[in-house]
Amino acid sequence: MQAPSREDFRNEILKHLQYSMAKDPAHASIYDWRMALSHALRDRIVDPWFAATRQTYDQKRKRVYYLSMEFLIGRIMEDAAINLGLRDLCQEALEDLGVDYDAVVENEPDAALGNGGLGRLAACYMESMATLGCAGHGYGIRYEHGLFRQRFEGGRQVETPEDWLTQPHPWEFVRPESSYEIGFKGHVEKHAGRSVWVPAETVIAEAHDLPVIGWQGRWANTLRLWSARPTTLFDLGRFNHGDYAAAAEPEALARTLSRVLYPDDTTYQGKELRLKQEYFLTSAALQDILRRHLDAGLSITDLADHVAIQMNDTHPAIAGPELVRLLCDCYGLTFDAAIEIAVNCLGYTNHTLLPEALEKWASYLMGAVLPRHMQIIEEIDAWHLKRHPDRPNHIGILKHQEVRMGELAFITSHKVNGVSALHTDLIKANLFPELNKLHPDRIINQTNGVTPRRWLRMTNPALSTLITDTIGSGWEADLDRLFGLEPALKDPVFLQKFAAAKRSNKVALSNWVAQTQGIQIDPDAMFDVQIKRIHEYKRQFLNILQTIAQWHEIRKNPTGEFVPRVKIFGGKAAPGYQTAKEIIRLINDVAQVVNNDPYVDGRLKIIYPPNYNVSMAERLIPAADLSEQISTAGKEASGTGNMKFALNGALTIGTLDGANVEIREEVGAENFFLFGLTADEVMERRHNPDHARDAIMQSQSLQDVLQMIAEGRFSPDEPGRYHGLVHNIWHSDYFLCASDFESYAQAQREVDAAFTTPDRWWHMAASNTARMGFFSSDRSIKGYMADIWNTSSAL
Ligand code: 26W
Repeated sequence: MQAPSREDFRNEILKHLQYSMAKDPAHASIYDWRMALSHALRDRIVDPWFAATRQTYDQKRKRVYYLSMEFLIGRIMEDAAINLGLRDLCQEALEDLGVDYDAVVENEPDAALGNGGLGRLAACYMESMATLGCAGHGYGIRYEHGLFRQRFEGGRQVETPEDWLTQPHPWEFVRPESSYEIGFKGHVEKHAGRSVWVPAETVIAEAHDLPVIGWQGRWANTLRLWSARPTTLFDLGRFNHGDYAAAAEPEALARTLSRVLYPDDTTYQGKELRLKQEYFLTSAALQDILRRHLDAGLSITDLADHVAIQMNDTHPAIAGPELVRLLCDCYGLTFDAAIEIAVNCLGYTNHTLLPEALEKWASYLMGAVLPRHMQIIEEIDAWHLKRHPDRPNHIGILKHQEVRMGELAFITSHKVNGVSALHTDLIKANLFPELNKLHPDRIINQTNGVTPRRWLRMTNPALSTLITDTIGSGWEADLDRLFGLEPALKDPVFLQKFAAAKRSNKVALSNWVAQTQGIQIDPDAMFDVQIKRIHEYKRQFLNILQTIAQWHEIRKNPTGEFVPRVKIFGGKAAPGYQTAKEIIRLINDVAQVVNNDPYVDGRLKIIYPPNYNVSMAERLIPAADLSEQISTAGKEASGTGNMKFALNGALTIGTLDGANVEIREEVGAENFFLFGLTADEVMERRHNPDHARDAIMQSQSLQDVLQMIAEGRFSPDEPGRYHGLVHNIWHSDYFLCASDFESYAQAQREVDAAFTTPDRWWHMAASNTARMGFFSSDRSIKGYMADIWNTSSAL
């Protein structure tokens, strides 16, 4: 579609203000303008969306279905504007109307339907599928409340509910005609040899569609989110008897299913509601998939030729048994035919090796909530054992009265993939060694990626403009073109411009920090950023220990030369994760002391803005000089924040973990600050029961730091506040903060040295940007299309 003129577009916005919002410009709020602009943009998505849908039907294209309990989308409007090529026009048209574009963008709440990496990856993948013309559908849950909001009270995390849907959502289309019944509990009957599940409870899953527009509006896909509603709306009899609460009960019960996102990432709890949510998503998706397949006049036995279903971690892993149930119980296929189709359709992406994050459901719970599926799971396990008679029994799906969802997902998929090279090796070696022996071609790698449209073009206009001025446009959808910057790396003028772009982003961030946190930071200081969920394995604790050590150095040598640093933290802790919450409080307590210490004199500042989310990441990443990727080696499956930072010209200080390994290979070891034990060394080191004590005894600096914390230097009103954390590092230190402390401190000194040599620093930073093309999610999705989904682009 042709871009409209400035005047036409202004009129389209005005038309929506009047006829969609029924508002007069004189009385319109920023919210009204946002809705008007969103509708004007939305109108321009509908045609490509229809065209893509039609083409998929006409060509009987294979469809890819991405099932995920999380889609961490963030804001939608500006992303749509960028992909439609209308971002500048939006700004100009609003300017003509006397409205501030930035304020309108800021007015949009984040769609926070995810916890962290896994959910944000799903959002990047949806965007890349649309950009690549891969006929894809996302399936998720339309949570009324996304990830909780975080506040700090006295440095402590306090959670409040998130309520993005209290305002109308301009990007969704309700599809009441696409509704399905979802059953729970009950019993199984046999009718003429066929099993029939008779659920005791049912709810309705109702579809809400979000268009996902690709780069330059050439293709659009659908993200279909399900919300739950009761089969019977309301008990009128009870209402008439004056029992109002009971009358509304069925409605309340059903709605619980799509009420809130579980805020746990990396710890799994065997909660019935969670299992029901997982089944709710999966069953609605599969019924929809089969309905679409049959509506197109295709045969049920050909399903795997036309359908690929990707399970984002094990959360939708009930898909195997559910598909077998639908094929056998509803369409009359034999079990053997059904399981073969299921395996050919399904793929499973693993996102974590942490034992506490691997889903296992008590067999009695699975049997109670999904009685028919429990039978099928046993049948699948028996079928697998029969096919592999030498299979050791302990590697099956059922163990210790539990259903192991990883094994279930593995056995019901034709491909299982890890999300970075190292992670995939560890899946083979440690997570599924025996299954890997039985199925040597099943486990493959697809290293994660991020969409350059959002994470460079949209969030970093300064750098994007410089890139386009240097190598021309086109890199947005072909990120390897960034290699074209290579000659410019030798050009001091280019490097100066690169530094200027970074500085302008740092000035913008400094202003925001001043406004929102009331703290002045110096844009010429090094901005050192760690943003991600708070978790022991990600080692924010190591970062703050080293920060305290730095402060101690400044105090010991008050007139010394120190490279000024601003330490920036962002992230939420799972509400029940006490140690993570203590780490948050420690960071805030240390910030209080350091930021108010006159001796420090601006050489060290600690900033921890509350409620880290996608929008905050979009502010912080373009302004970062240093990216902290310091997890205990072997624990971070991939990381994707690490990619966003490096792409935006931040240097990484990191361990050989997850995708850091590949980032370092791409950008060059000389442009990466490496430290710490390797994954093998970590395992080896844990054999020494005194590893923590030994490491602490070898570091005077660490001893001093731990002593200060233990004495209550950062919690004078309650000196014993951090005795738990201090005790833990002396006596257990599972994540090896002590063992890596000195190596990390040394790497930080190397960072300082590089930062004081601007020529060197900006050459390193720009080399990162130039060599990060590999980490586009377009490359990842092409890999999935070729190696797992067996499909091609429609463009
Ligand atoms: C059931 C509880 C639960 C919920 C979410 C357990 C585990 C999860 C996710 C698997 C955690 C997650 O987000 N993993 C992250 O996935 C990213 C995308 O692949 C990776 O980049 C991160 O390294 C990984 O931690």
